Amino acid sequence: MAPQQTILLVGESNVGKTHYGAQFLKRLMVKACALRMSGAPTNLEAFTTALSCLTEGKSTDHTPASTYVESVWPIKDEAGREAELVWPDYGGEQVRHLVMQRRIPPAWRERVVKASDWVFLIRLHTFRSEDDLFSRPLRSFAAAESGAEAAASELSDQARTVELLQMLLYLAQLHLDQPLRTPRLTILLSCWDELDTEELPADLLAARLPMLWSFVRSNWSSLTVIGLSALERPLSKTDADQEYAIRGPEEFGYVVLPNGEKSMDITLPIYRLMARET
Ligand SMILES: Nc1nc2c(ncn2[C@@H]2O[C@H](COP(=O)(O)OP(=O)(O)O)[C@@H](O)[C@H]2O)c(=O)[nH]1
Ligand SMILES: [Mg+2]
Repeated sequence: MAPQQTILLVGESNVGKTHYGAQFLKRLMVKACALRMSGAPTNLEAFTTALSCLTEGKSTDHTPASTYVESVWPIKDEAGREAELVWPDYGGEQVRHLVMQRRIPPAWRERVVKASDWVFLIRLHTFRSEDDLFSRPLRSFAAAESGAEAAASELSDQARTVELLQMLLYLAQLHLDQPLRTPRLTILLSCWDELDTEELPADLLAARLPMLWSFVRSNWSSLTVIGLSALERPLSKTDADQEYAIRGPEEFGYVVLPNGEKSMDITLPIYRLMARET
């Protein structure tokens, strides 16, 4: 039976996709969540490697795929609803290049077209916010215009993120004359622990990335913003976190739901999509 839903997890390099996947996988394995695996997942290597590091209390090295690789997980909730979770890995910094060069692997294009839900990971902590229209005099943009190359590399992190969404919309041949119902959009603010905030996820996004916020708000009728800390705290690649090693990685990590409620079940963003609770 074809799954009712295909959920695509997208994000630039270094936002925490692999560690989220590893923690998600562990939750499924120990059944500490509302979901379970309903078949054989493909291409788990990156996640199982990360998971074995986490079991020792370490984070894993970033090992970008050199080509497009995707891991597909068939999952089910307790009501029997099925979905397919798709983790595309486009190799290192490739997503940035995708935006700059507008070149998309055909396999990814197909995924984008078919997905019912997009889950977009953004790591606010690594965003440079200083160099966009909201904070820089217009004249500096005029100066950058003088060389096309320079202008391209001057895109702010925020602008590049909007551009990436625009590109996905273009690929999926979606038109923005009306706010979109499908695909639904979930924004996961990853590495939430780094932000050290008590704000609601959507309020924080609106305050920190106003241009992205107005773009997604005006173009999606179903938009959810959730905070995600897959690891709960930073881990080193070399020095093991003893507590992690003793208690197990499944004891760490949380999500901050749209209403500010905190939960240890990091699979909830996906569960909510399957239950159509948005
Ligand atoms: N503090 C903190 N760091 C995290 C978290 N999740 C991932 N990281 C770190 O972020 C970096 C990038 O993570 P990774 O999963 O490789 O990102 P990917 O390139 O999107 O797959 C790694 O150094 C992780 O240790 C988190 O929830 N909190
Ligand atoms: Mg990765």
